[in-house]
Formats: sequence, structure tokens, C-alpha cells
Amino acid sequence: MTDTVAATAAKITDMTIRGAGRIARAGAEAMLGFATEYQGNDLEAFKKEVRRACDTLVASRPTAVSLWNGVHATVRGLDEAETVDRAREIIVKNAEEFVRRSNEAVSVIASIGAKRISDGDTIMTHCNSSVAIGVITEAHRQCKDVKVYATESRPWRQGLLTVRDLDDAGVDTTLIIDSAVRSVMAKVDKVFVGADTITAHGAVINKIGTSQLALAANEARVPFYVCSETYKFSPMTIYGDMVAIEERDMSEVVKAGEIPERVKVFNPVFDATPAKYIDAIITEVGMIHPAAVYSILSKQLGDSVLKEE
Ligand code: RUB
Repeated sequence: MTDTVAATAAKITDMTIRGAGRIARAGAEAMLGFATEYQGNDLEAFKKEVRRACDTLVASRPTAVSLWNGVHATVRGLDEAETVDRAREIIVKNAEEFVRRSNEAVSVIASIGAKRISDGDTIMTHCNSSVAIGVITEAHRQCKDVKVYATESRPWRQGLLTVRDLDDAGVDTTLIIDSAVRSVMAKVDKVFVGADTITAHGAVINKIGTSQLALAANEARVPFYVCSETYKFSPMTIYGDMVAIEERDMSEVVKAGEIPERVKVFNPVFDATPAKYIDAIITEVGMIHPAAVYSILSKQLGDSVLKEE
């Protein structure tokens, strides 16, 4: 393993690099860095180090399958390599391809998603999803009059990043606290959120609180859209694996001494929104019903991704 891998893993864990798409691209780039920096000539030793690098990166944030897919995409076809040089070439090519496709997917989703936004729409979004923001800013770029309510997203307050991104793009943006979601939903026409992982049966795992937006939207009959590249679809869930929900330190929620010592803090940072609350998932292969995730997974990702393990 190299410094690049350890440094990237540390930045993902401490959230210097965050957001499911960004961590996937950073994971792929770290594998590229690892392969280029590797000095030895022993292929078996190289492959062992590759596995260690993959494991370190994937362990840096447990919930987003995008990271798993980004990292493992780089080692596809590695078994065919007969020399370290060839193995290095494969990883570099795969990593560049993953990053290129990932960026391309984000812009395709922006144009597909923008079609769902009508002139005059008021939108709610949660946390800081570059893909959902891409959809909203593309609609704005097309001169649609759009207003956005963005949640604060405690405890990290990624909503502050979102309101900055939207404001920079010239979108009329209002910040709300997380507990205002249900009361503000009455003013909203559509909800657009991102995803960290989507299961084979169409449940969406995203920042804690996403499921509250979905419930409130459902109650108010507001369409709920998820903007997600297909590498956020989880192949493991085909076999019934559960998605691990990351729990982070209590220091992210309260400062030392703020609450009595005996009081515990539970800080899960993602939640699952069942498929029945999701109107559509906007992907780079089109807008799909959550029930279609399984067939896309088995066709596009299933074979190649599952062979790796
Ligand atoms: C970010 C988050 C985002 C998704 C999608 O959580 O939940 O909605 O990762 O992001 P965190 P994107 O800040 O804990 O990483 O659309 O940019 O891939």
C-alpha cells in the first residue's frame, strides 16, 4: 500500500472528501496512484498489495457502495496480467475510465432530471448531493424559474455547502432546519435528493433524514425523485446483504460537557427510504421505477462486478 491510498482513505474517513460520487472517484484515483507509484516486479506481491489497498479504501466509509464499485472497477481484468507493468496499465486504464464515466453520468443525469422540473417549481433537497444539485442548476440554466428549500442536514451541516452551490449558480435558495421539513413541504412541488447506495429492491440509502423527506412528501403528495449514477446500485444486495449504516462519533453531535455524562448519543449518518416512497430514480441510463434496479444491476453491473470477489 502507498501513502496515496492511506492519505485518500484518511480524507474520506474525516470527510475532507465526501459525497458518494466524489469518494468513488477519489477511491479509483487512489488506486491509480498506488499502481503508478508501486516499485516492485513481483506480480503476486503486487496483487496482494492491490487487495490491501482496495480493503483500506473501502473500509474508509462503510455505507456508500459507490466507493466499493469505484475501487473494484479498477481491478477488473487484473487476473489476465502476466507482469506488474501490465497489471499497472490495467489499473490505470480502468481508473481513468471509471472517473470519466462517473463525470459523464453526472452530466447526463442533470439533463434528464432537468426535464422533470417545470418553470415555477419549488424544490426541496437534502444534505449535499452534487448530482441533485446538477439537476436543479441545469433547470435553472435552461431559464426555468426554480426556488429551492435546502435542509441544514445536522450534524455536519452539509446544507450550507448546498445553499452556497445553488446561490453561486444564481438559484433562489432558502435554508431550513431539518425539523422544518414537514411544515415546509406544503410549499414544495418536487423533492430531489442524491443516494449513497440503492438496493436491488429499490430502497435508497442516503443522508440521515432523507426518509423523513420521503414520508412528508408522500403525505403531501409531492413527487420524490432520487438522482443517482448506476454505480450506486449495490450488487451485494441481490444476495440479501444488508447495507451497513455508518455510525459516527458523538462529538459530531454535542461538544464535551454539553450533556450529562451518563447520557448516550446515537449518531447514525444514513437512513433507508423504502422503494414505495420513491416516484423515480434518475440515472444516466434514464429515469426508472425503483423496481427496475434489479434488472439494471444484473445486466450492467452484476456479472462483471460480482466476479471480482
Ligand atoms: C452525502 C450524501 C449525499 C450522497 C450523494 O453524505 O448523503 O446525498 O452522498 O452525493 P456525506 P453525490 O456528506 O456524509 O458524504 O450526489 O454528490 O454523489
